[in-house]
Amino acid sequence: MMTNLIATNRNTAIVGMGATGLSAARFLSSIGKSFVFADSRSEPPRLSEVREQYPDVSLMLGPFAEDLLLGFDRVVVSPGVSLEEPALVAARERGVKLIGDVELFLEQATAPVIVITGSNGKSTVTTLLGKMAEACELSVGVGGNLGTPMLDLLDKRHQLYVIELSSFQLELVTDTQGAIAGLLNISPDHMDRYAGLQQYHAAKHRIFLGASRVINNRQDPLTNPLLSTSVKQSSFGLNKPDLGSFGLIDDQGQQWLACGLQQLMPVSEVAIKGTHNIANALAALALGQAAGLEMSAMLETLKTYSGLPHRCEHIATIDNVMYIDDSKGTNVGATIAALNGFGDSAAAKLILIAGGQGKEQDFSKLQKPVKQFVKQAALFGEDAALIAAALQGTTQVELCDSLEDAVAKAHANAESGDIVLLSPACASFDMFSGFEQRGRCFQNAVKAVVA
Ligand code: UMA
Ligand code: ADP
Repeated sequence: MMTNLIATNRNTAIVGMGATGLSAARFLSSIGKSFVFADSRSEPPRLSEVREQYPDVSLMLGPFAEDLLLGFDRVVVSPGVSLEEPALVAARERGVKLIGDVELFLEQATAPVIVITGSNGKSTVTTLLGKMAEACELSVGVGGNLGTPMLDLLDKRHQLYVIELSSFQLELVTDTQGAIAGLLNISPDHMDRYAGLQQYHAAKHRIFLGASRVINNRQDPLTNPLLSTSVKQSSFGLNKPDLGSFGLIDDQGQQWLACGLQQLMPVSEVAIKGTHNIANALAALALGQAAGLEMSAMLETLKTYSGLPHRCEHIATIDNVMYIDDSKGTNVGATIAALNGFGDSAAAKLILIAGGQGKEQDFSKLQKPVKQFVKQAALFGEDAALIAAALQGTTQVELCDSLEDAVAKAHANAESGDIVLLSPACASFDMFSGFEQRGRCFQNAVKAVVA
C-alpha cells in the first residue's frame, strides 16, 4: 500500500505549469495544501492564468538551477519534464520525494480504475472503453494522457475510471493500487527522451506494478508481463484466442471477434476500420470484461463507435481519390500500422505524406510497407531529409516545403483509385502546436487544392 502522499502538510513544489501542473495545483488547493510552482521556461504559455488564479503562490521561472528543489519535501513532476533533469536528480539524491499525478490520483480514486498504455492505440482504446462503460450506464471518468488530466476527473460519484497513461507518466509509478492494467503494444517512440528501447520498455512495464488484473498483446512479446502467476492475466491478439482470452476466429471465410471458443460478432460489423483497430477493439473487450462490463453493451458500442479525429480519419473522396488524416500517427510504428491497415487492396495506391520531428527514430523500419503500398512519399518538416534517406530505393520521394506543399504535390500526382494518407511518423512541434493543428492544416489544404 502506498504511503499517504497528501496527509502531511509538507513543503511541495509543482514542476511544470502545463495541464498536469495546473490540475495538481487545483487538487492541492482543494484540500487546503500549499505549494509553489517551478517551470524551466521564463514565460510558460499559461503564465498569466496562473498569476491570476494563484496570486499568492511563488513562481520559480527559467532554467532550473541544480539546487532549485533541494529545500522541498515533495515535488510533483509534470510528464514533459525528464527525470534526468539535473535539478530532479539532485533532489532525489537528497531524499526529496518525487511523485506524478498518477500517484496522487490513484491514492484518491474510490472507484475501480482501468489504466492503459502502449506505443499506439491508447487513445482509441481508452475512449472506446469509456463509451462501453457509458453503454452499461456507469458514471465513468475518462482521461489522462488522452487530454483531461486525471486529477480533474476525481469525482466520488464515478463508478469507474478509464485512464490513458504515457511512458512519461509511468516513470514514477511504483504501485497501481489494484488497477486493471493493459499494455497494448511496444514499438520505439520518444527515443529522444530515453537512452534506448530498454528504458522505454521498462517505463511502460511499470503499469503492471501492483495491478490486480493484467491484459497484454500476445502477438507482441515486448508486452509480456513479468509477474508472479498469482496476478490474473489474459490477452488479446489477432490470432485464435486461448480460453478466456480475446482474438479472431475464422468461420467459413468470415472473421469473428471471439473470447476463447465463443464467437462474439463478425469483424465486418466493427465500425472502426483497419487491422490495428480490430486489435484495439479486442483489447477494449478484454479490459472491459476484466472490469465486469456487460458483453452485449460492449459489442453494441463496437458497432457504432467510429473512432477519434486525426486517427485514420476519412476526410474526403474527390475524383475517386480518398484523403485520410492520420495526423496522430506520430511514430514509425503508428505509420506502419496505418499503411498495413488498408490491406493488400491498397498496394501501390498510396501517396504517403510524412515528416516533422523524428524523435531520433529508425525510419528504415518504414521501408517494407512503403515498398509494398506506397507509390509516392511527399515529405516535409524538420526531419524530411532523414526519412528520404531511409526510404531511398523503395518509392518515389518528393521533398516539400510545407504540409500544404505536400498536399498540393500529392493531389497533382494522384490518380483515380489512389489514397492520399497523412501519417507523419513524427511529432508535429517543429511546425504546429500539436497533432490536432497539423490535422486541421491537412484538412484545410485538402479543401484548398480541390476547390
Ligand atoms: N516543459 C518545459 N519546462 C517545464 C515543464 C514543461 O519546457 O518546466 C515543456 C515540456 O517539455 C513539454 C511541454 O512543456 O514540451 C508540456 O509539458 P507538460 O509536462 O507541462 O505537459 P502537460 O501540459 O502537463 O500535458 C501532459 C501531457 N504532455 C506530455 O506528456 C508532454 C499531455 O499529453 C496530457 O494530455 C496531459 O499531461 C494531461 O494528462 C500530450 C502528449 O503529447 C497529449 N503526450 C505524449 C504522447 O502522447 O506522446 C507523452
Ligand atoms: P495513442 O494514443 O497511443 O497515440 P491513438 O489511438 O491515438 O494512439 O492512435 C494513434 C495512431 O496510432 C493512429 O492514428 C494509428 O496510426 C496508430 N494506431 C492505432 N492503434 C494502433 C495499434 N493497435 N497498433 C499500431 N498502431 C496503431
